[in-house]
Amino acid sequence: MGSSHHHHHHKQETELSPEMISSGSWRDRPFKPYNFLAHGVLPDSGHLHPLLKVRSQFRQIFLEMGFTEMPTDNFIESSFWNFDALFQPQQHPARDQHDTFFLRDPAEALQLPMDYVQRVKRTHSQGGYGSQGYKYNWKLDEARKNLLRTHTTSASARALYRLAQKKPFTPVKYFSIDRVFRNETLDATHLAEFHQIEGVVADHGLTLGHLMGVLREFFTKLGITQLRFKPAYNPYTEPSMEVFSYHQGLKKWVEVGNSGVFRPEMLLPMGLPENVSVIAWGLSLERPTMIKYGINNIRELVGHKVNLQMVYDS
Ligand code: FB9
Repeated sequence: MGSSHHHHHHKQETELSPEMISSGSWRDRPFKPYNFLAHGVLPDSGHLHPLLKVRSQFRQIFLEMGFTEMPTDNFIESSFWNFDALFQPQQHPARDQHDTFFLRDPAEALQLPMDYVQRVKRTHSQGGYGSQGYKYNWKLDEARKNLLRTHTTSASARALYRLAQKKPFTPVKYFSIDRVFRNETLDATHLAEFHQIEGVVADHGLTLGHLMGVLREFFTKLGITQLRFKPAYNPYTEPSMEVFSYHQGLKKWVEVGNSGVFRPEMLLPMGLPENVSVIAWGLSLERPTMIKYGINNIRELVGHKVNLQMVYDS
């Protein structure tokens, strides 16, 4: 009946402490056996910013459509690649201080492909390739001015020029998603920078119909189906279309991007064959992200005032 002597039964130990080890008292203590089936404490982890999550979604959409990402790792660009190569005239309003950030140092781009520059100069000043040009005195100094790129279309120009150097021509599908900078008045939905998304398709005989088709496929993957196209103007595309979609949530037509067919005055000086056409479109990363996460003020999404709880919760 009962044991001869009574053990001092402590409750089972759950922690082995340093003093137990040094004193050796662990020897006569009952220890609770490990429960290897217990769930661990969920480790606190990092959280991706909504912009980066949406950027990955757009990148995935382009990749599954067979597009290749263009190099965009130069925020600083020459006016030549950002404007002149796109047949955007040197007196165009977008090229002056109140829309563009020019650099003081280094103020000038020295490495320009001069044979190509000559063809661009002639196309702006005298025309060519069937175009009458802009008939102004095109200046190399103006083209050399360094700036913060105002669109990723400068990366498209570089990629298309590089493509034109490879003979024979091969069709390509390129895309870019990266930061661009505009010196414009700031407000609730506009900062001096945003992320531009751009898609480019170069092939023989592409038409506006192909552009509408690729836009339909791209936006359908975003869940945007009702598209409407509205004639628009860009200096480097003709024809151009603004793209609208009826937003069920907002119950109104929302502009979801801009698009067009790059002009021959841009493509032919690069050395692309005459029967090659290039269609392209662009949109921003911030707009869809703000709509997706229900953020109304751009400062809640990016900048020094962002509440990190928003990142955690998103
Ligand atoms: O992103 C824009 N709107 C948008 C896009 C997606 C979206 O998805 C939601 C889930 C439903 C919602 C809205 N826009 C373009 C349209 C407007 O927001 C516009 O007011 C602001 N635009 C920016 C320019 O602002 C200075 C967005 C940005 C923009 C505009 C045009 C281009 C790129 C970005 C372009 C281009 C282009 C054209 C021809 C050839 C190559 C590139």
